[in-house]
Amino acid sequence: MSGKLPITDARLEPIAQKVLGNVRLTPEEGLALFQSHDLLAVGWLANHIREQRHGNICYYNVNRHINPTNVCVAHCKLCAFGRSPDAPGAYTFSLDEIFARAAAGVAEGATEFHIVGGLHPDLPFDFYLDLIRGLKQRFPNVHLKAFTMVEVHYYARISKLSIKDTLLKMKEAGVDSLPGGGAEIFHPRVRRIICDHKVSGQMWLQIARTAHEIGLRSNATMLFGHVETLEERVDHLVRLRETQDQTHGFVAFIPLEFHPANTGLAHIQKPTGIDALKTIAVSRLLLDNFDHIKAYWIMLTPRIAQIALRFGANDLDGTVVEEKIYHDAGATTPEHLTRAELERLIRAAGRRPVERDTLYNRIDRSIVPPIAARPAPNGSVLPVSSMMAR
Ligand code: V47
Repeated sequence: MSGKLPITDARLEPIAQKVLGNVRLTPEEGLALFQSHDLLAVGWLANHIREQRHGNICYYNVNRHINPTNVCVAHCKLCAFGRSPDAPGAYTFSLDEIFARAAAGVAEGATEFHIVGGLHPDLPFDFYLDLIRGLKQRFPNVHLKAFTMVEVHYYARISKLSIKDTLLKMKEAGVDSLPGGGAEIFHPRVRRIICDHKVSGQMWLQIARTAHEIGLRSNATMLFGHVETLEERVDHLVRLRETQDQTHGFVAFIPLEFHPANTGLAHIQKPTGIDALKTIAVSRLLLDNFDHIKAYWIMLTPRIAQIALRFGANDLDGTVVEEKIYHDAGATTPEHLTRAELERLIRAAGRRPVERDTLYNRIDRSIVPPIAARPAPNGSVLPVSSMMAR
């Protein structure tokens, strides 16, 4: 123990002083945090920053995942979800099927649809635009967080549009923001092994920058616990931090734990709980310009996600419903948690649950429904029942 700080690893001393002084950490210091076995000290520091920013609050949202198709031409080794068109289990929903799923989500109080899918060889870009228009028309106040940078890149290719024009069309159709998937690990050595046909890390970041430029905010992720080195994790986080310095367009960061079952990397062992907690904590400490770090309970398990709320995370993510990407890769977590269950997990971690919308406006379920739903100004309280009133 050093002074009043709970530190047993002497290498962490100068880093702790910088954290307490709100001084940006270097990549070398990020690496030292990852290499340290003093998990509690790393977690304590991350929790210090988390509480500085968010006090005791832990956010969650009521959302529904919609995966329009699992047919995918990319065949990434890391993925158990994608299928060839004629492979067993391949599916593509019709627009009506998607609207029916969305309606069920709205009936359950969803304020967000999280929409991502495979890179289908035959569906035109117009299919996705019609999907977005149809959802927006039917559920105008549900936030559409749709299509990763990887999908944007593919749609640009098949429709022979620039990235910017593709994003503009998506925005015009009703996309409100972009999820953070497909980032994996930016380093080319890793991408060659786990997702060699996917966009490069540089291109992922360029698409994110373009989205932010045209006013579409996005999330960012990092897939950890496969073939990457700790240096490559740090490199990934620092590139995100640099991009955020330029655009301030990232809303939240989600570290995603790799699930190997049924993937081309099934021989790799799952990351341990210690690795997951440390990765969340180091993300909080290196990403000093990201407000929100999510503990995605679907992949972490509700138990580890709960502990993560004391290791830097300030959000448990959503109720989710029908999660396919992790469950195809062997996740044994439930596919759905209710609001009450999320709130119980949060309270049991000693945090105060606050329901949010996608952009972290607070939602108050107790407010009586006004007749007409109006978009909420940033930071205001949004009466959820107004979203369901139409
Ligand atoms: O892009 C794919 C990852 C991502 C596997 O933005 C795998 O709010 C582990 O991006 N094991 C999709 N991970 C999930 C995602 C996400 C999740 C929650 C919230 C948000 C958000 C985004 O899942 C993919 C890929 O990186 N993935 N296969 C696997 N076998």
